[in-house]
Amino acid sequence: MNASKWFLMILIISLLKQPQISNGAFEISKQFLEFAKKAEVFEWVVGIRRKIHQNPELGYQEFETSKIIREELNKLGILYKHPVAVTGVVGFVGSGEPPFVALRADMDALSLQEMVEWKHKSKVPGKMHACGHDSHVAMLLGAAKILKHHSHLLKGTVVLVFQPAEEGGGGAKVVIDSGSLENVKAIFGLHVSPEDPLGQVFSRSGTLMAGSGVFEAVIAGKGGHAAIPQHSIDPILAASSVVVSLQHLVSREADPLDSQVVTVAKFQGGGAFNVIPDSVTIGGTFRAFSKETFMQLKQRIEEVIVGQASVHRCNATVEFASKDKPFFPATINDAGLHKFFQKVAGSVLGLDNVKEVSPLTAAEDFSFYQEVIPGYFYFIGMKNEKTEKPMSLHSPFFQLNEDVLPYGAAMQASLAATYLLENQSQSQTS
Ligand SMILES: *[C@@H]1O[C@H](CO)[C@@H](O)[C@H](O)[C@H]1NC(C)=O
Ligand SMILES: CC(=O)N[C@H]1CO[C@H](CO)[C@@H](O)[C@@H]1O
Ligand SMILES: [Zn+2]
Ligand SMILES: [Zn+2]
Repeated sequence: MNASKWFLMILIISLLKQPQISNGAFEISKQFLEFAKKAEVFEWVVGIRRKIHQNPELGYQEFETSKIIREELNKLGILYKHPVAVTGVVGFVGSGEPPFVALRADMDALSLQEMVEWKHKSKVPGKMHACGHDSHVAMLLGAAKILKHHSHLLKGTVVLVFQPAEEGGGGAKVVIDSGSLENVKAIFGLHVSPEDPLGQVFSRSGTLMAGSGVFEAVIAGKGGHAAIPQHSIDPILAASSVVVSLQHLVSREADPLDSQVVTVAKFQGGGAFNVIPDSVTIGGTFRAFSKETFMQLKQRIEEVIVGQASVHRCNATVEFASKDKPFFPATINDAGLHKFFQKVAGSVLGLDNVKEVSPLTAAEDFSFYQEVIPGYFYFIGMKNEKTEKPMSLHSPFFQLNEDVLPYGAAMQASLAATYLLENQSQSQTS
């Protein structure tokens, strides 16, 4: 044989060897979404979502939601750990062997009265799934069903993380501290996005969302008759001055190219027109994209509150995150996983439907996972072309477009299955 024949032989052999791997990836990208869109699978996922929507539960109280999850996992024949972080459930699909890759869904609702009139409206006054976490749970159960149905493709184990208390409670941190995610090599999470088109996904490499903290301060003066202010020490004026001065932290001290937020969202004091109160309580949130900026901001918030209060002869005490309201770190996507995500999402949804976004000042407790495991978080569009202006997350008028459910389920399942396929082939060849 001459050189060109040898070359041809080698080419043919290498082409014959390849399909082993790409066949699996091809099956995943083509079949998972189709499977999720099948009428019986779609109706099942929608049914779960509606059931959870009708009975919203706040952070660490997701007992019924947890029960629904375990019942469905039982029916699917998927083993799980429970309880994890009070109400959480951690399921396992696949070989039971390494590598392990995790998918996460948050479970909690918000303290909000649903204002949408529809058949499956929240039955609990003052509580509502207005952040779409009911759909995240349903999508993860959908992913579980897809993965179980295609378990012959799983070259390792997918860890299904149903996590309580995302809305301020930091449930992710408690899940990590439980040790349930040891040996997990990567974790993926998603959030529905009302303003982005259905069938598209949105994310970026590196910093995606801000670190977030809360503060609360009591500004104490001396109450008295409102007509004789010289006998009182007025905490209303002191607190007002504090609020104004806090705004100077971002406008005058921050690097304009290093985005930060300080918002005073709570101001409570006084109850009568003619009484100066003893004290005023203020509180709010602050955001930054790096740990250093965040800690600097925290220190200055305290100094400004105490200093400005004393200008007005008041005393102030400032409290930051507590055990049940921890600081959230910034959400930082792993650069390697970003490339991986673009490839998988591109093959499931089409390359045109995978978009880059700018960083957001919202926060996510998914960041706790990313501090210890390479992690990737993305948004999934669900804009309903029929409704005129989509209502934002946390609005009492928020409405989920249920057509997003198969996309979320298929995307999560595809990411996990492809990840196992690639890591397996890497460990075999190395
Ligand atoms: C502030 O604290 C000091 C020291 O404890 C105390 O003497 C003073 O009365 C306090 N002032 C107010 C307005 O509470
Ligand atoms: C440990 C290891 O091999 N990790 C790899 C698993 O696959 C992803 C996606 O291809 C890589 O980014 C990881 O480096
Ligand atoms: Zn939310
Ligand atoms: Zn949310």
